[in-house]
Amino acid sequence: MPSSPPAIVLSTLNARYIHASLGLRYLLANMARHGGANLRAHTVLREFTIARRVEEIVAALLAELGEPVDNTTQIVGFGVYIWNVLPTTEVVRQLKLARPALKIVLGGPEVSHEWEGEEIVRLADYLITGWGDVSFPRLCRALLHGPQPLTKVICGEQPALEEIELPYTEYSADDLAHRLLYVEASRGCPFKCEFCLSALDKTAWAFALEPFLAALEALYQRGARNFKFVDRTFNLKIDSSLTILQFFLDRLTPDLFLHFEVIPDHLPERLKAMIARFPPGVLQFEVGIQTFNPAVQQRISRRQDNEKTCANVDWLARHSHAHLHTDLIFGLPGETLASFAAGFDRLYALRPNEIQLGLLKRLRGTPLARHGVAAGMVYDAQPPYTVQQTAAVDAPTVQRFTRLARYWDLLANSGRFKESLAVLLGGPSPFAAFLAMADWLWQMTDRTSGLTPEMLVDHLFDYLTKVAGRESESVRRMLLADYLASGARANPACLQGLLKDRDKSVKWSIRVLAQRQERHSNAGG
Ligand code: B12
Ligand code: SF4
Repeated sequence: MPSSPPAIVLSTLNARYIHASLGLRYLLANMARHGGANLRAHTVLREFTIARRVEEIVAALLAELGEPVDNTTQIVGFGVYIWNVLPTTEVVRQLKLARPALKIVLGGPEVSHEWEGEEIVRLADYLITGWGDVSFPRLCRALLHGPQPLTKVICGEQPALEEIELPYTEYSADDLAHRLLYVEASRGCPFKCEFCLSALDKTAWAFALEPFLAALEALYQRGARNFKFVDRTFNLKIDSSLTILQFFLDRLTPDLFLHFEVIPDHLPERLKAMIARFPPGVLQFEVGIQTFNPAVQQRISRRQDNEKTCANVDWLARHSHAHLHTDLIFGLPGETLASFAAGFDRLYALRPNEIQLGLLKRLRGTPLARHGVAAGMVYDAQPPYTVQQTAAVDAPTVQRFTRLARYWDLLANSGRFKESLAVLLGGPSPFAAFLAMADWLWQMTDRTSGLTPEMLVDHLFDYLTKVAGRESESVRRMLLADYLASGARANPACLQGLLKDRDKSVKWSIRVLAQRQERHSNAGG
């Protein structure tokens, strides 16, 4: 930290405190190499979260910048993303009102494409589109020492990765102790899925493995155990994937946690063999499926071998301890509720740990825009530009799905209702079963937020017994087992009397209920 006010403040509003900004740490780490020897010493990093009030953020930044000094240039650089563009616009507006001479520089994916009409760009002094690692330090040097830049909008230079300083020493001890550590073994993606910003990349570029592993080792030595790889496709180059996994296998500890995004149809035997060597709790894979509908896949230029995908997800679920977090997108051009349901059922049958149900978003710059009129695509004009209707699904269906997705998070992805959910979804179409329950829950509650775990237990009890016609004692037994396993400690109405003095009676309650259930079923023949 410089003792005098900093010349440059790098700032962003993260989605939550736990997410540290990797992009800004790259900029920081490259200040000396690409801006000049003393530029790093005059730069500070100041992160906020989107939950923080705009006025407080502005006050904190002004305090950081200190009193203005005549003829002294100060720069604030903002990382702008889909989740922070609205509040960041207000921060920039208020900063410029308070300190008109301040130079505001923007960068990040939300201002890198279709930025012409963006209010935040109008308010700012400079915009660097694309990669900022080299261009931001250079712009700062120019603003501080001349020659002054000639244009407001600068196309960020994309140097060879060897020219980029790795950012990992910029993670503080606090970051290591309390936040997810984002790391990047490669940038870009060779695939062209039209809803995704990475579709604009020409290919994927890999960082040299040796320095990257050395940086990971340094983080590890400092106590880091929680690594989240932001690589768009971790299993693209299998040799690199194996080397990185082996690195961690050699450093296994009970608290080690690794997150990777993988493409589902590329899992050669030697990668499988490596994955199988990891114990439970270490690996988490984010597996983007998005859609199983071949016509939709083709329409959005997503190349995916559905057979291989299913075989690989099935293998991972059965033969590895990796936690599988799969993604499906609703609202893709031409996807109907029925075709989505078929895809969901196909995925559910493979038993991944989570199915994340996302609504399509029309990200700035993505080729998806070309489907506008022909596919009847209507998106919210405000970030995150969520789909509102398509020619294949009308607006009420999108809203219906949105509610279902919310309930799915609460009931399925929360992991709180494992036993009960298996019963609820046990029919020929798990999707249809869940949709029916979601419609009912919406009718009963008129809300998708503020539902406590206890309320959910009671609603599920009512649904399973009164609507689905299940026998009440067995439902109560399942819900009790789920409730106790979740560690919740209040008193759902349908479990009254069963949770008293629970620490002593947990085992007893389960046993008694199990016995009751057994008697009941026997009586029923
Ligand atoms: C980590 C991450 C998150 C985290 C949040 C991280 C945080 N800091 O708060 C979480 C998991 C919460 C998240 C959520 C979402 N995310 Co996200 N996420 C990412 C991810 C995987 C990594 C970001 C990263 O660190 N990249 C590596 C760094 C090096 O790249 P970078 O951040 O782009 O930074 C470079 C440049 O942009 C530029 N730059 C950055 N800041 C600045 C500042 C200045 C001044 C300058 C000059 C340059 C500059 O220079 C940097 C170095 O070259 C990216 C995909 C990816 N691999 O990039 C998606 C991505 C950023 N997310 C995306 C999206 C769409 C979402 C969601 C909407 C997804 C959804 N649910 O549907 C949500 C929204 C969350 C919300 N609350 O609303 C899009 C962003 C689109 C956009 N316009 O912002 C991306 C690009 C993925 C994609 N689909 O293409 N996400
Ligand atoms: S969705 Fe995945 S595979 Fe497709 S372009 Fe984006 S990062 Fe690449």
